[in-house]
Amino acid sequence: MTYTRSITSLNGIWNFCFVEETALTSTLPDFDLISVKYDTVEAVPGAFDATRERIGKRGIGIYRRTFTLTTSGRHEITCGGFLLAARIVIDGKDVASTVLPFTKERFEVTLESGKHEIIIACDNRFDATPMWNPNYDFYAFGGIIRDIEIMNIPDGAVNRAIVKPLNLDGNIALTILFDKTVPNGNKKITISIDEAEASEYIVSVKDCKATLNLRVSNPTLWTPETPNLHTITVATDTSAVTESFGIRIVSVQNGRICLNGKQIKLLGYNRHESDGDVGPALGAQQHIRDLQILKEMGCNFIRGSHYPQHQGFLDLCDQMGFLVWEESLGWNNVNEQLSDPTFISCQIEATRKMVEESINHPSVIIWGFLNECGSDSEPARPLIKSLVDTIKSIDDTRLTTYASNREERDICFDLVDIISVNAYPGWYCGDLGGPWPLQFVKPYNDRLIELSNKFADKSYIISEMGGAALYGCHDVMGSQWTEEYQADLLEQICTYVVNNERISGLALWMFADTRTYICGQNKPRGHNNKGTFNEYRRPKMSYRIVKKIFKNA
Ligand code: ADA
Repeated sequence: MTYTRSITSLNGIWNFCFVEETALTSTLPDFDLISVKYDTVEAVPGAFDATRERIGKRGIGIYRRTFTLTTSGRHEITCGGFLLAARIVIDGKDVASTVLPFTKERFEVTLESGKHEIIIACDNRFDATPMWNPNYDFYAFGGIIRDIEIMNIPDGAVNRAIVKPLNLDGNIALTILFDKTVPNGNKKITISIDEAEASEYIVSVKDCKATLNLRVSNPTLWTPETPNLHTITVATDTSAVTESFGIRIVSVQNGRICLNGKQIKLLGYNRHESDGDVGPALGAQQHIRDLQILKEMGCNFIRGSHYPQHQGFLDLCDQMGFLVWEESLGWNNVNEQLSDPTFISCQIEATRKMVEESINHPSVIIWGFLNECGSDSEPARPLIKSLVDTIKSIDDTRLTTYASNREERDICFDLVDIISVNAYPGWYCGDLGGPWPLQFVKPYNDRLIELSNKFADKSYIISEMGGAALYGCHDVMGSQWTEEYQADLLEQICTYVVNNERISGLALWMFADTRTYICGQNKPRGHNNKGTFNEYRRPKMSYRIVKKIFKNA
């Protein structure tokens, strides 16, 4: 979205100071930020523990810089994501904080025009947020990992123009969100679609919100093959917002996912926002690189594992025609966390913010949450229900799901639209000294199909399946951990999926190797090595195999 406001980017080089956990006795909110010494610099966006000086360290990273405003009054600081928790101080005063990793945050501050000092302290200790625990299978980096900016908020401003396509003929439902200074009652606005001449409307505002139905005069559908986008600009007398949107309808018919009324097979990968050099702070070029590779392989689907995605990445998915499953942060959370009130409220808030931020992206067709949670036990049910309710109260046009690894024991499948299963036949199952595990792929998948058929009206997705290969590791016998073994395994999985009518989608685990916790028998090099590419996007043997199958599907 773009605004006609005065916007100052805070990206760039910041002064930096790091206090390692061994020297820390306080939590982030209690930490004395005044007496620290800024003896080095860091890039924003960036992960402070992906750079040489602090690689692998835990503690509080403190960023400081100045900025100059040309406007006085209320302003909004927006940042696409902090890790793991952050506290913001402006001109010596605490103004905001967050414990929601990877979440786009918007903080309101009141400031005079002129020069100001901003300090942002990011804590990457595992207990900095109730949303994390140390056994998550992806590395917990720290820092201001996505773009940050500050913009003024004029009184009477319009904040969002949210578009829901009602049908394929160009009818849309528009929800306009206004600033809190806009009172209930009638308000004059102008609307322009696709840069046509703006028309005046009087809308009825209630609680800073107004809704109206409109028609796009020259509608072109959004599909992965033709990712046509439209724009809408809503203006008040003090500001305007422009948002892009796509006309496309997602549904489930006869247990199959449909896009614009036609069955579609989702074929692609799980992708971590992760790179061998910059950790989780990918820039536009790295996002484009990944999408170009996926496109070239015939993929149309990305599961954004396991947290809210970079908004710039979703913009690219809109433009390049990818279908996306976006999910809020979670990984194998079990009973103790699932019934903890703080964890629950963080989950709900993070999921709500994700949906609100990403709601206009046509690429996003599935909302997910709580990857592999304890969905075979009672405490999961109320939380899953609350997350579905939270999502549906904002957006009832997309499908909901969570990736389950509980198979027949799962007791929550009835609560969501899609049955999604993470399973590892040919990798985790089978005794490595026993029979060749590849032979399990078919019977295991046959069993999962039977399970999915118990929910015949719901669609079924394999949300994870795959196995590891150490880049450059080869063996004439194709033993486990070699590129040969991974290629054979992915060939079996992909062939099964493209030939099976019941399966609506496959997200292979995974696109590229990703740094994870350092110790663990199953994680050589401190990486999850199940990528078809290594962390620098060098292809393994499975690249050609998967590409061939997906391209011909
Ligand atoms: C799980 C999990 C992934 C990853 C994978 C693996 O299914 O959802 O994040 O950890 O296992 O590689 O073991």
